[in-house]
Amino acid sequence: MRARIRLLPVNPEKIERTLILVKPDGVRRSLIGEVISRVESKGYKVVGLKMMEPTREILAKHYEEHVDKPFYEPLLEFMLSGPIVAIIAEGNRVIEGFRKLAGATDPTTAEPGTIRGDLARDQGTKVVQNIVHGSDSTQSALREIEIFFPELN
Ligand code: DAT
Ligand code: MG
Repeated sequence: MRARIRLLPVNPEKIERTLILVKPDGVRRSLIGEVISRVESKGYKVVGLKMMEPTREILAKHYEEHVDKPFYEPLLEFMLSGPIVAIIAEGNRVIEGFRKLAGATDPTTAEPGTIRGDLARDQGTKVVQNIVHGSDSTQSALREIEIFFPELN
């Protein structure tokens, strides 16, 4: 009898890319590998990766939605406090998937099992330090990948 091979359906239209940043606290604490490992273990592909020290202009563009928030200036100062690692991860529903892996913004209440829940805590600073950034929508992902990887255009 001939074995029947069934391939799992793959829908190329659903493959997404997201921008992940390992923030300065993550780099300082040597958690780059831990973050990448969680992304890869979940099954997403790392298709872009670089360590960098972004300018204030780049960060202002990236965080423009927060310009009027009280934590905006501390946020920029924090993001300028050391190198970061910018990553493009790819896979079906990776935008939503990475947000789940990252956990809630506030590391105190982020679920254990998530990057923020396991690896970060309240440091008593004006801005929340939570190891990673992940794009929150298709539109943000496209916009943010262009900001951090302009050479891909
Ligand atoms: P997220 O990174 O979960 O998408 P966000 O986009 O609302 O969260 O905010 C960007 C970063 O700013 C966030 O990772 C940590 C910091 N932040 C957010 N809300 C804050 C608050 N109320 N007080 C202090 N820092 C905050
Ligand atoms: Mg955000």
